[in-house]
Amino acid sequence: MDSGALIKKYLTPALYEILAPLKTKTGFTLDAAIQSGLKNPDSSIGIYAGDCQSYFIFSSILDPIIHAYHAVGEDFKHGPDLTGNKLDLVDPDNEFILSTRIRVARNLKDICFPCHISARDRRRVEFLVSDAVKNMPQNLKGQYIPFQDMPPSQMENLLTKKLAFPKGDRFQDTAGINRDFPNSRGIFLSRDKKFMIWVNEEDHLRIISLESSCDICGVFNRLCLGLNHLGKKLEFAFDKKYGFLTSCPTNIGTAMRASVHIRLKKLEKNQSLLRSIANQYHLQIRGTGGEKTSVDKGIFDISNKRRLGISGTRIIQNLHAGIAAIIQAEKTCNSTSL
Ligand code: ADP
Ligand code: DAR
Repeated sequence: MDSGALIKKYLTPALYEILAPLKTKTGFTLDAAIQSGLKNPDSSIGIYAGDCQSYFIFSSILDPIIHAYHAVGEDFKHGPDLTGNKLDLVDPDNEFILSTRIRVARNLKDICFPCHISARDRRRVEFLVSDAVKNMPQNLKGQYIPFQDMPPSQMENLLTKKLAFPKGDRFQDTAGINRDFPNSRGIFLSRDKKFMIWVNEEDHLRIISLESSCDICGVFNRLCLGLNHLGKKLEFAFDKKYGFLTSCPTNIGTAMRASVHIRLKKLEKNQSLLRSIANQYHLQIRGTGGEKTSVDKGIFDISNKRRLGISGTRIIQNLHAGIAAIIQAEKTCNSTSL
């Protein structure tokens, strides 16, 4: 495999020989785990977990990847749970930030993850989640919208409004995550459209709080409200060391990505400065359309990179501090400097 993927760096031929014959109790193998990386040499990671036990049976390849991605030591341990936050508005005049979105990934305990799940279990996930959202807290009440049997025009309309999720990209496709799409996929949407749950995307649940503002705290506190309710109704795949277990090792721990869409007209022309500030605060820069997309009209998706060994509250505080530094640089940098 000729790629910069972390799997290429850490999966030596000798380690492959040791791990290749192994299977988890659901029959998941190393070959299945690395299909995406083998077929997409431009992968950044190149491996997905098929179930909880993958993190233990294949720990000798997953742990080094986890240490490298999350910048944690050998003795890493999941941080404390998400709790509420109080921070001032980082862009009170909404001069730069267009919107804030905070999501966590969750998988249901004892059910294979999306790259290895059976059609029957995918239906079971949809049933359990659609039942759990029937009595959401007052501010988060809404409805579950199944994608299966939905007219293509309605699906297109929801996708345009970003109120649905499309079939996974080529990395997810080659991992097996797109099998039977759109069957047993759907979205829970609150009445105010500020809280949603993607069902059976890259993980069983993507729980999302978002709004067109810079109120990182308000978005975070809404997420915590929804998550606390769901945590009482559903049992999530969790381990005290790895935290919440997910399809991709980049998402374990809090499994949280807190992002802002921020317009940076000057730093768009000085991206080395933007990258250096982002690195200082362990922030990741994505394109306007999310992962592996380009920047459109100077609108960047900037979010935390680390999700493991750090609390949700710390993630929000680091994002807040990093965005404040980026806004300061946007205000003061010379737009002609490259
Ligand atoms: P993830 O689910 O891991 O966050 P992506 O990076 O693909 O995956 O983002 C998912 C979707 O959410 C994309 O359409 C992206 O444009 C959108 N998105 C991410 N952050 C924001 C934000 N702060 N405001 C609005 N949309 C966002
Ligand atoms: N395509 C994989 C995923 C990397 C992280 N993003 C996720 N999990 N959506 C890769 O190895 O590039």
